[in-house]
Amino acid sequence: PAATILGYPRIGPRRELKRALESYWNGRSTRDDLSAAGRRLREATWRRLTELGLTAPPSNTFSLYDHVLDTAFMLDAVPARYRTADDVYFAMARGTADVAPLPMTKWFDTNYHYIVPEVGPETVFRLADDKPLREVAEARELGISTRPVLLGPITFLLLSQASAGSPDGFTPLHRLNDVLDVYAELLTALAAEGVDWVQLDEPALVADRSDEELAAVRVAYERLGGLSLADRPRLFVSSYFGELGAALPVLAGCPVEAIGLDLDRGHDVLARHDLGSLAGKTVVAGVVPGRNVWRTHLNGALEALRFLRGKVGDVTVSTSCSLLHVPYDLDAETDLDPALRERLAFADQKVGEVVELARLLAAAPDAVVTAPPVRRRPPAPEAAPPAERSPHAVRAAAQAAHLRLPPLPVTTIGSFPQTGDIRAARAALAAGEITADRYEELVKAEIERAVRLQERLGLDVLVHGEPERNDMVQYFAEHLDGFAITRHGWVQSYGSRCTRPPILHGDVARPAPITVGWARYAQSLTDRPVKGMLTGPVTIVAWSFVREDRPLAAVFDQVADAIRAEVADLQTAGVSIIQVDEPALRELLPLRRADQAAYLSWAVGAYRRATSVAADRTQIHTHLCYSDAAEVLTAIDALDADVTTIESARSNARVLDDPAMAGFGRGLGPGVYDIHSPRVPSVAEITELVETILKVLPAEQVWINPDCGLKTRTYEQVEAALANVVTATAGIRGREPQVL
Ligand code: THG
Ligand code: ZN
Repeated sequence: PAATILGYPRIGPRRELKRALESYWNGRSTRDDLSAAGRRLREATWRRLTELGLTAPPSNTFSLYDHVLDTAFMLDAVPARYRTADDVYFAMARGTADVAPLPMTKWFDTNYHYIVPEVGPETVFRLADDKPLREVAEARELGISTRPVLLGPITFLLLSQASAGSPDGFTPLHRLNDVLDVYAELLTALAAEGVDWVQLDEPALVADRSDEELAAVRVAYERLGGLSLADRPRLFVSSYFGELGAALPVLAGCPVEAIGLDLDRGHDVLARHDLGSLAGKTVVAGVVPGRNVWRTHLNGALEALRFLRGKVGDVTVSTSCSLLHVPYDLDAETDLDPALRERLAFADQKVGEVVELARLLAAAPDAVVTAPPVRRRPPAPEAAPPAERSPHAVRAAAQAAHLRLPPLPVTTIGSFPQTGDIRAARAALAAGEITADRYEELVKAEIERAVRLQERLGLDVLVHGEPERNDMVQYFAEHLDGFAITRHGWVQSYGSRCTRPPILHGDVARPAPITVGWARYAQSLTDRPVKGMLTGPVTIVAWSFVREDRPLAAVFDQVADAIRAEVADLQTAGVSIIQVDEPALRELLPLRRADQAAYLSWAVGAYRRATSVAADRTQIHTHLCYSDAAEVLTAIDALDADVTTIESARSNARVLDDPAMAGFGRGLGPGVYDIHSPRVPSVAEITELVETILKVLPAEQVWINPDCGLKTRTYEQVEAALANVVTATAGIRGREPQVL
């Protein structure tokens, strides 16, 4: 077809999947009820896409939890420890009373998380599930032919991790031939089912790939494409989130019928001299961006399409990636400012754009466009160098004199459990059922509860618990100029969890202090220091839909200045410890190494711009999620925060083994309590972990804290776990006074 999309949201326009999943998990409905909810969502999607003008919408883009997990499950890459579970699929996703779930990590540079499959020499691959076939048949019953979407074998294996006990040097990619056997079987079955085209997603090809990996790409697609067209559907290999680089000539040389290019993030592909090598294949041109919510510049897109058609001949119009990363439908947003709405396109509007562009392209005469169209993204201005704080040693002395903390200070990351009551109060406030005064009373009561608990347990640096925040980014966006908040603009983050990314559309400014009142109240309750809690500029930008008519560096600076004003006001209000979190620092890291240094220097620049207003005696903390902190260690160092807390409990503080750690001179709080699990760690476990940490880091640098915020835990779990953290710390302080 002349128009298509690479994928579509699946959580449901009103988060129907979330409700269905939670009800099944809570035992309020059956697996059959859940399947029925899935079927209704798929039917609604195919009907909607057909109505919007797609003749062969994609199928198998639905998932009950995650499409990478679906692929592992389909290939029977199920580690033995899950096989006896009542529900093997959800045991892998969420764990059971007996086994921990598979790890979860970010899907490339998005805010979507996938389940990391485990593949070892022992994995026996077979076609264990026929989900792609079932969906094709299901759509056909509705009179709709679909193009099944599969995660490609290369990306599947590159995203998998070697199972524990795999021999040295083993990587999942070594199992390529066995995986290809199953893909070949599946393709043959799909052809027998009458499927015309299959989409194989290979986003891993837009990152730097070794020669060995590129050779694997060739092996995979010569093998699958080498099947006779009688035995397989036509193959469409899609790439997205960037430009194919060295993988382009490899794919061009393989017997596949179509190749997908991301002309948003990979726009530079149009300047390549080897574009002509794609002639003879269909090029699926991702001109409608799938990662933002702005209307597509149709003239610019059409120019790119015509240029491409002139180079390669056969062009299909598409989205740059799956529409999984944008909300469903702008029409649901009746409260948005009409001037802003004009500029927006959500998933359904983007489908409309693809269809419209295909019509325009068909009507346009053959291209005389000989130079690739340039994109109109404005150039970045020279970033102003961040103002400097005093050297860390000077600050550390001022802070020690001012704060007088005990050795191994115990603190938490910021959030305390979000109770049903506080969520209900926020909903009631939004619905006008309670007054702002009443809401403030309820929040204050919740803050008091958290502060009293921390005092009673004996923590050294307290937090107010953040009961007033729905989400660490949305909350700030709601209080800053330049952002719009949607009503139904939910985007899947993982499984049943969603966020509503704010839309950063104008000049960002802070009209009034945001957190100062709550911080002042919390501090009034206790003599111990209470940390002020802010979200950093990089994370606010990363988790929003950001305007594209300004250089990103300028947007960063505006957001940084808004946070800087908040840091200054907290400091004036007497808050002596201020935490500015950047959990997204790593996620925005460009996929190609060549682009990483420039990004890190900006990201670090924005952070320092936000925090350098802090006086020497004001202690700046930061928190980063995800255990692979080692990857951005130099950037963490460059942030120049006085104290950094990181996730490490699950990995037994292995991040400290990194050689780069040796030069890290500031405060560090490697998490000693894994908050992702309901388990309460024992005093002995925590003691052992702290002792491991003390072998590597001088005691005066060490902070004691959980891995991450406590908002997804219950008060009961948190109280028990923090009591053990304090007891373990007290034991070590008593035992090793000479070290401390
Ligand atoms: N905020 C935003 N993005 C994030 C996180 C965040 N990305 C990474 C990580 N944290 C993802 N984790 C979660 C954890 C919980 C939820 C969402 C993302 C969650 N969401 C509620 C839900 O789906 O029911 C809705 C929350 C709300 O009411 O706004 O629980 O912290 N931006
Ligand atoms: Zn965290």
